[in-house]
Amino acid sequence: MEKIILATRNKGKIAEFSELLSPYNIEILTSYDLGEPFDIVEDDDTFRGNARLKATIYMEATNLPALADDSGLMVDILEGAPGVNSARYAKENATDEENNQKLLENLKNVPKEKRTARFVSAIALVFPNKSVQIVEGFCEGIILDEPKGENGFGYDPIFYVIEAGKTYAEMTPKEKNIYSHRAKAMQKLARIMPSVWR
Ligand code: ITT
Repeated sequence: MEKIILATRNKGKIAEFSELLSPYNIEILTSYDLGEPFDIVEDDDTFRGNARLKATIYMEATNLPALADDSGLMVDILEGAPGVNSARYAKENATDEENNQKLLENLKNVPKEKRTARFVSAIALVFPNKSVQIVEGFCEGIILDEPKGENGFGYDPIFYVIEAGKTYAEMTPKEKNIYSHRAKAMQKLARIMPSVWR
């Protein structure tokens, strides 16, 4: 069975990838199987660049194919912020709640029709022979003016998916894995990697 290492410390992402990869014959290791976490400085200004950086570091540490996701929320009226800084929008090591509060404050009094946003996920799969695949997935939505729903992580309670008529946090994990930016990126990866994802 193929083994891969998931290059993330984010438990929400690990849960989603476990489900997204479940149809495939792949054994998944995560950073929590490796002992000490790496201190990775995600200093690229693109999602693709940061995903590649994370996957490459994990591949080199394990000599296994490594899969990384770099993702974030781009709000139109904030010119794409929080973007690649989504994890640290309120401050370094911010909680999800602090990031959500900061975003809601920055959108105070902005009417619904101007609260359009999209989630972006760049997934990089880097192999020990240095071959690299990078794909992106998107999900369009609106930032609500208060949280709704209990599931998921990050900005899920304030991100309303137009196509689904509910927030990410109101979706079951299975539903989120139909609509989400991460699921869309994984579908693309699955299409271009038939020999691995079987
Ligand atoms: P790793 O780098 O270890 O994967 P991270 O949380 O730092 O974990 P990112 O650098 O990609 O990951 O930051 C993405 C942030 O964007 C994440 O912390 C959330 O705040 C937000 N985000 C990404 N995907 C999300 C999702 O599906 N739902 C809600 N928020 C999400």
